[in-house]
Amino acid sequence: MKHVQPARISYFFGKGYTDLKNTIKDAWKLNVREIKNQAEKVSFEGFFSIKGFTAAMALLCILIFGSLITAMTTVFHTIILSIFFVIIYILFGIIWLVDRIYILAHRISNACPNPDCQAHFLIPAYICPNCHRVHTRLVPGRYGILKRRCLCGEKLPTTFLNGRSKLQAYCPVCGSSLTGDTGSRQYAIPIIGGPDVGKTCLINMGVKTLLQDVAPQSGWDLSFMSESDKAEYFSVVQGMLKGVRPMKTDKDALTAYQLMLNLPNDKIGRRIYIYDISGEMFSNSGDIQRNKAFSYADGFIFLIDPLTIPDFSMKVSDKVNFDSYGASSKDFDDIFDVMLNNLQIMFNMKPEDVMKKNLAVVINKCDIPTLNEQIGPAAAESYMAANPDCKSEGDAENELVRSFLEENGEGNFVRTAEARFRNVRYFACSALGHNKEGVTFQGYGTEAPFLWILEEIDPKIRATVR
Ligand SMILES: Nc1nc2c(ncn2[C@@H]2O[C@H](COP(=O)(O)OP(=O)(O)OP(=O)(O)O)[C@@H](O)[C@H]2O)c(=O)[nH]1
Ligand SMILES: [Mg+2]
Ligand SMILES: [Zn+2]
Ligand SMILES: [Zn+2]
Repeated sequence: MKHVQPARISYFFGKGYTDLKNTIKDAWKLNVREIKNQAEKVSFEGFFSIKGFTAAMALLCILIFGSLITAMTTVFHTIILSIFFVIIYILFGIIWLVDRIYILAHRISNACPNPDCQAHFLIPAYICPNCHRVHTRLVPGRYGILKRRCLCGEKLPTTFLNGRSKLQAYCPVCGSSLTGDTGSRQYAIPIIGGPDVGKTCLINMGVKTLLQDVAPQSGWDLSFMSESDKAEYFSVVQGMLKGVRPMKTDKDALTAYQLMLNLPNDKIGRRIYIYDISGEMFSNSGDIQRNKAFSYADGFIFLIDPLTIPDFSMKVSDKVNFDSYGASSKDFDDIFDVMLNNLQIMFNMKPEDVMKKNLAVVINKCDIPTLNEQIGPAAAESYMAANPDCKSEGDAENELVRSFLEENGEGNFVRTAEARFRNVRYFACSALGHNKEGVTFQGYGTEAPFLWILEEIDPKIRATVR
């Protein structure tokens, strides 16, 4: 049978019917037996004897009235039980619907943290806390309405309203374990960019600022969901504090930091996955298709190494030692094209269709000479002073970076990005702050693109950010 669960089928979906069938069968059996008894008496005593005639009359009575009464009780019994079953079914339907409405209203979903799987699903597989049997479809159904009884006897809740999210959960596709509250929203943010543009630096510095500054200021409860992520993050950040750059990301590694965010104004949690993909993966277009998270991503961060902008790199070629900035070797336009083509295939879209996703375009390494004056915080302040309409430093930065790209021969990129994505915003940051080995790396602007993507998709996050 399809989706057999290690649980006992509820009375109203299984045994209830058998019981009804048996009761009816027994009543008719009794009726038939009585008729047979009387018939035997008639043939034994003879129809014309007193006893035989009485038996024949009794037979006639049973045949007419007995059968009538049995038929009536059968109908009555069936109607009463059917009404009862219908009520139970309606109740089951309502509870199933309430659970689905709760999931939809709170936009709850889950994604597999295993980078080789990245499956996206509403309800994970849950295990029985007592016997560890796997329940792949722990929803209201024939095994139970609000609760089901596992084969071991343990009662398991079947909805998010009565505690399903508290059970240990697994990915229904690959079996990887899921940590954190599975009754939460799921946000996926992949960071895209060529080799050495600074993705790993940006993610670690961005997460550091989110954890250390944004979370306490905004009343957020933000933490790593997995111990291994936490250990990886601490080792990278400790290194950066000592002026040690992070290791290059392995070509085949698809890693994700998983963070759990609880807001002060909402009981529904947010699971945030930030994907770090090696820049080399974009050199072979097919590899990108492995990133299922692209298809359900809530926004992309496209990171640019300014030294890969030909016009800009020419302007600073006599002032800058490219190697000391870990200059990327790949043209950022090519990487962007690979990303667009893959998204197009994933969403089955035409080249002119608009992607319903937000895109943060981020210029990194703003510690490179001349950049700070053009697109850094000081430039943003001057822009605001000169343009009173501009309301925030972020808006100023957005305008400055956009113009910078256009002025440096990347107008085509700007137009394509704005034509293909729902919303594009431009950012400038420095993930390391400088290029001196052994001196504490202190970035700036690294959290802004993450915050923008989260705020764009979640008004409750926007309402809390300070
Ligand atoms: N000066 C300066 N250098 C940076 C900055 N961010 C990154 N870098 C340099 O760029 C190098 C690559 O950074 P990573 O974060 O490893 O780059 P990545 O994009 O993760 O690269 P892959 O993992 O190979 O795809 C670093 O080792 C630094 O040398 C920055 O803000 N300023
Ligand atoms: Mg990396
Ligand atoms: Zn069990
Ligand atoms: Zn999985």
